[in-house]
Amino acid sequence: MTDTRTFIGEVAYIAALEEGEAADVESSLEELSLLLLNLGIRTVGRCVQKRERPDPGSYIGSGKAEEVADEAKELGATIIVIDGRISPGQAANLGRITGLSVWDRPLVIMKIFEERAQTGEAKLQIELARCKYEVPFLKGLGLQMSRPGAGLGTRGPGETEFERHRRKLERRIRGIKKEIETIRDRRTGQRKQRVKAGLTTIALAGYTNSGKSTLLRRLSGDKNLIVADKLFSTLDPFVRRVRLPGGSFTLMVDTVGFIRNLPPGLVTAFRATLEEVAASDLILLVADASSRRFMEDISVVEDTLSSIGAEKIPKFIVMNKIDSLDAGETEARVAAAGRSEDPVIPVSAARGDNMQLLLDAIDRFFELRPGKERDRSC
Ligand SMILES: Nc1nc2c(ncn2[C@@H]2O[C@H](COP(=O)(O)OP(=O)(O)OP(=O)(O)O)[C@@H](O)[C@H]2O)c(=O)[nH]1
Ligand SMILES: [Mg+2]
Repeated sequence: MTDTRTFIGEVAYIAALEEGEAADVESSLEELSLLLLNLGIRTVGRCVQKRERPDPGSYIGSGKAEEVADEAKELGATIIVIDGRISPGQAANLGRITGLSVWDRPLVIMKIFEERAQTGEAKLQIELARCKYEVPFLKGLGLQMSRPGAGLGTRGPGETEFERHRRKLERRIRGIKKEIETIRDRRTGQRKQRVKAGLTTIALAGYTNSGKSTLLRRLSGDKNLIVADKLFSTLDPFVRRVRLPGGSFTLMVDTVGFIRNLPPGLVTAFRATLEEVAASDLILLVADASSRRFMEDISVVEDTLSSIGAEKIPKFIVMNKIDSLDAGETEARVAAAGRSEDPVIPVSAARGDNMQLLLDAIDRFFELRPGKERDRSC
């Protein structure tokens, strides 16, 4: 399930702050170890520190950081991973106190994206997110270690290695943004063509590993789509044609999965990809009904959809993986998910349960929708 190329030998100790519900912290930590496992990194220990808010100097507080350092070293950890977003100063202080490398949750997610990125588009987008993530760290380091620069290529007093590197990164950011703009223009053009041809588009959105690609594989019959028990196995928007029961065709777009605390820089960087969701006619919000956290997962997806301007697009909640539940559990979970007016459809993409029900509902949705021509010629 994991790719251990880059992180062979790293062993993690994870730490979180308990600012709210203890159960939320536990499930978030559980997810963080799963994220790390997706990088081939084992978690050997964890701690939760109760605090109303993060310590400005060292996030978990310097006393706790010392305790963590002792325990982490005893357990053989090589990195401390904070289940949150830490500032450059906090990272530097924690590193100094513990003597270990310090990561945070956004960095872990970005590293997984880096590992998974296959296409030029995904690689560019993740590079943009990574550069943006690094700039504040360089600014922090630059301030701490500032010394007058000298010699060729410097800009005079105050110039440092860090500032030079930061300027280089900022230049790269501008370059990548231009390249991404070209991709966006191409995608926008393709979407316009689809609308002109009267084609409808359905986007699959959902928590990572909920079964979006499996569903598209099932509905389109394309066995080449990647399905894997890995987080973020799909990063690029794949479009496939799906035949509806009434005889017409619709386009279905499979795209990047969401997760709680998705780094905002990543969402911005993946705008060209996420616009496929924001420009669709209907969203199938695919949820893993067999997960204990399915309601939380649905809320995270809904919040992310709002953050990309897709909150007004009609959606169906597709409760997937019902083959892992008994009938009573399925009924209870479908009822729990049905708290809004969005239709809830229980399915098993892997086994093919209720595919007809889903397709009929999609057909009806487009039939009842005013002013939309459907294409019958594909
Ligand atoms: N039991 C069960 N497993 C399923 C079902 N659908 C998908 N899976 C499994 O769930 C895992 C993730 O499936 P994917 O289709 O890759 O999920 P995804 O949402 O595309 O994931 P990302 O692209 O990583 O965000 C795979 O191991 C699938 O075999 C289902 O209906 N039942
Ligand atoms: Mg996928």
